[in-house]
Amino acid sequence: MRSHPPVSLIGVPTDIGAGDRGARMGPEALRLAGLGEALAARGVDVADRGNLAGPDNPWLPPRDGYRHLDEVVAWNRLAMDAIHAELKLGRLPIMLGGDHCLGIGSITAVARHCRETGKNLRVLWLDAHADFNTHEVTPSGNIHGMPVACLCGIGPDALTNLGGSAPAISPSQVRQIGIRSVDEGEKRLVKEHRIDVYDMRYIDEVGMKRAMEQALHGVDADTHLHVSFDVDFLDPSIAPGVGTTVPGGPGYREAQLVMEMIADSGRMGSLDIVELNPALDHRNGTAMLAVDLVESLFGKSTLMRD
Ligand code: EXY
Ligand code: MN
Ligand code: MN
Ligand code: MN
Repeated sequence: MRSHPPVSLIGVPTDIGAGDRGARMGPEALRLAGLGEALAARGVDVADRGNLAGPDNPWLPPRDGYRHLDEVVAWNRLAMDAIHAELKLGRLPIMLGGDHCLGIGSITAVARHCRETGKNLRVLWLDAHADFNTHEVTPSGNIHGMPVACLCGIGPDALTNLGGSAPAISPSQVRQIGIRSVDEGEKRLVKEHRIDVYDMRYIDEVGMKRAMEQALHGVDADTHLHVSFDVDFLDPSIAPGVGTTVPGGPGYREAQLVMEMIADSGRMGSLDIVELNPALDHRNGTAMLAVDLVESLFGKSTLMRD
């Protein structure tokens, strides 16, 4: 069995950037589904740091193209600081979201850590959505549709400059997998900034194995791989417990392959699990599936190859 760095679970219980309420319950649902125990059973040293505490969700309409911008900034600051502290300790942080706006804080922390340690950062963005909207083109004002743009320096200063040096990352560090819902204005931006997108059409045509080989190409011993796992990446038939389902996503076996190939790279240094919405789930099944997939990220299904 491959040895893994010690893991820290950090709950970030908010749906401040989402269009539905409920993702605030994600951390507890993942704990109840046995995330910590499953990793410990694989020999991983796991510490559960509990939940961060940030502002309530005031559930207001957008202002100037953003919903809850101040609260989104506050939650992302908390997430960034907590995640950077764990990285500094040599631990692998797993952020239990919470909605995907929190990817701004977590990846800003990881990018800072990579600058400090001289590692190359590669971000794998597993999602049905490109999350590359701006306040000008967003159809909703929901900031969970904007984190990749913010990380690449496109967005409000309070988010693009969260870590004090904007942009946090360059588009060339991002690989998006599973994409199948991109808004019209967003499409133009994704193309303009040359985001490397492995959308479902591409995956259908070339297969998940080849797509993942390409997405992981160049990952080496000097690479810190950050996995941002939006649970709506998965097909809604197996993962109904998310606010923004889009049909035509990876099924169980394809998703397992993605996780196994990431595990085989041996380079995952941090992970987000976001957008799980227990209020929309059936008997916590989506949380249990997420735990099953995280076990594969930590090498479960590759045992026979060791
Ligand atoms: N593109 C849509 C929007 O910006 O409102 C939907 C975004 C959903 C984002 C989810 C979390 O990945
Ligand atoms: Mn997302
Ligand atoms: Mn650091
Ligand atoms: Mn999504």
